[in-house]
Amino acid sequence: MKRRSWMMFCSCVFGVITTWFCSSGVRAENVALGKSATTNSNWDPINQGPERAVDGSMSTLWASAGHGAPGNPLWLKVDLGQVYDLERIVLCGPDSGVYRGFTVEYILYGSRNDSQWSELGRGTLVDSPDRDLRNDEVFPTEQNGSLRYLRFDGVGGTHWTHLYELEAYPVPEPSTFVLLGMGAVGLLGFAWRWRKRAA
Ligand SMILES: [Ca+2]
Repeated sequence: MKRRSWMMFCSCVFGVITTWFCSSGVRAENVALGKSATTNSNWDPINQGPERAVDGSMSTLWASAGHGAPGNPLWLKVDLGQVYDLERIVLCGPDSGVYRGFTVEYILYGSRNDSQWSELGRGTLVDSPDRDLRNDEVFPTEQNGSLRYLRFDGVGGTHWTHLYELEAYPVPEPSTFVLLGMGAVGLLGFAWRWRKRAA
């Protein structure tokens, strides 16, 4: 194979591999999945323990033993294991089919050290087949996004406080964008050589 063909071949392979690698890396992972979860209230620790809210399944849930209130929140806390720059947190409520329209009112807090907490957002999860009603997305502000601990406080509503899933997604690492740029350069190089050869 001629030198030019080799260069073309290598540019193509480099571009395809790095672009594939980057496209899979850009999709942020749920860093709450399988992490340590604790609570101050649990109706059924064996079947509905706090770990059920970070097991990746919408068929399982953490259920408290009552209704949360502003002065007596029933909370679920997740330790992500390290500090992450979070850009999005997803809270998943129920579609029970039995208690449709029932609600869980919540306040979501975040902390770097498990002692100083900042409010990240608040809202109401509705028992519904409508995903927009039963799921909430919270976007931490830049100064409140560097976090290790997340705490879901149930503070009201007509349901007992519970949560099917808590997901946390970090900002993609800068190195990911560097690799994406390298992949793009490789593909541009291939396109340029192919065009030059065809001319
Ligand atoms: Ca679950």
